[in-house]
Parts: sequence; C-alpha cells; structure tokens
Amino acid sequence: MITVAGQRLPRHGVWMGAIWLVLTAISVPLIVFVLGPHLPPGRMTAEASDQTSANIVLTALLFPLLLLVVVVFSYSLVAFRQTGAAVEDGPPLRGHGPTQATWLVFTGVTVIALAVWGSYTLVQTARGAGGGQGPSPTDLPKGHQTRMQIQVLGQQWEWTFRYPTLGDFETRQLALPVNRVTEFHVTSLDITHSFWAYGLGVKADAVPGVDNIAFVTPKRTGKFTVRCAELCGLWHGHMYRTGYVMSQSDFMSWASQQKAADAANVHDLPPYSRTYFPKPQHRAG
Ligand SMILES: [Cu+2]
Repeated sequence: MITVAGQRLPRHGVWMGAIWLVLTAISVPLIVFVLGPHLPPGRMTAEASDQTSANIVLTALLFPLLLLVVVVFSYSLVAFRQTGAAVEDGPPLRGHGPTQATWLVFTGVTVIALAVWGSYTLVQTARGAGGGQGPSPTDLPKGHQTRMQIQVLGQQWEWTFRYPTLGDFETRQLALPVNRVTEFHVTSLDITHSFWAYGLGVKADAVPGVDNIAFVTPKRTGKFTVRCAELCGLWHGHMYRTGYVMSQSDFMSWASQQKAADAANVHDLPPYSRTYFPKPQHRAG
C-alpha cells in the first residue's frame, strides 16, 4: 500500500502487472499448443513448416504486448474513473526514465533476437523459404542433388506446368512427389504473374524473360491450391488450380499418364528453354 495525504491507495502498477502476468501465462500456451497447429500455411512442405513455426513464434510474442495495452487501458477505465467535481486534469507527464529505458531495452532485444532467429532459419533450415531466388539461387536445400525440375508458365490467364526431365510433357495439372526436392522454374509468356502455391509455402514472381527458381520439399501428401498473386488483368481470378503432392509411385504413374495424354502435342511444343520471351533473331541495320 502507498499512502498519499493519509489515504491508503492500492498499488496500481503491481495490480496491472499481476493481471497481465496471469493472462499471459494462460494465453501463450493456448496460442502455441491450441491455435498454433491451425496457423497457416500448414506443414505440407519443409518450407511451409518453417513459415508456420515463424507465425506461431510471432503470434506468441505479440499477444502479450496486445494484452499489456488492453490490461492497462481496461484497468485505467475502472480504477481511475471519476465523475462530477472530481474530474480535473492531472499534472502534466514529464516522462519516466525507468519506464522508457525498460521499453527500449525490451523491444530492442526482441527485435534483434527475431532478426537473428529469422536470418538463421532463412539460411540454415528454410534455404530460401519458398521464395523465388532468380536464375542462380544461392540457398540450395538439403537433397537438391536429386531435385526434380518443374517449369511453371504463367500467361493470361492460365498456368501450365512442364516436366523437362520426365519426357518433357506439359500439363495443366500440377503434381509433385513427396520427400523429394522440387525445383520450380517460374516464368511468364506475357506479363508479370506470381506463382502462389500457398499450402507449399511457395510464392515466386513469374516474369517474362526471367527464370525464377524456387525450391520446395514436400513432407506430406495432399492437396494444395495454386493462385496468381499479381493482378494480371480481367481473368486474374481464373488462374486458380488444385495441385497434389503424391507418393513416389502414384506420382510416377500420374506422370506416365500425363505423358501419354500429351504425346500428340509434345512435338508442337517449342524446345525446352528457361524462358520463352520472344527475342529478335536478327536486327535490321
Ligand atoms: Cu496472373
């Protein structure tokens, strides 16, 4: 108890701190263990899994901050409420050194720790984290020696997928085998699109004339969606597809089916190339 002018007052700071501590102790485990498994983008691939872990850490860190604001605000509304003649402006705030120092140290340490952890997971575990790395990627995932290449072609307003190492067939359906590194070569035939396979944790720009490489390592079989994430005209929303992660044997039989179905068309395809951006063959003058 603090005594002011003979009156015993509750220690508001201690009360607010205690309420915040109890709410934090209840909510953080709920976030990690109950909400966490439902946070996007899931655990279908190694890359998605790292993104989900990052979302859990960030939510668990930010929720106590939100609670702090809500607790101080709600407590103040109740404890410092005055009516009638008692309502008057208090003395001006001149700053409070210890509070400011604590805040700066706490937020500074949090941000630096997140930056270190984020950089470490990006380089050491996530290896590019599912983003496009351009034509010569520096972060190669574990097992990339046995990677499979899939070319992703965006155009207004379709996705097509080309499998250059499996008979060079082209298909409108995307499938990949589980437990094997896939190397997406993302490009466009017309304008900028963005290959967004949300459940795989992959998002890479599809730019005409550019071979944008993104890696993914599927860990579970199942369905995922493919969308275009770059507004590309009237039927942008039509660039929507369901893709599949299959067992190795299912994938191989799917691939030979696709190859047979595409056999009549394969000879009409242009030779496989990293990009198909029209280039002048010769210049006049
Ligand atoms: Cu598009």
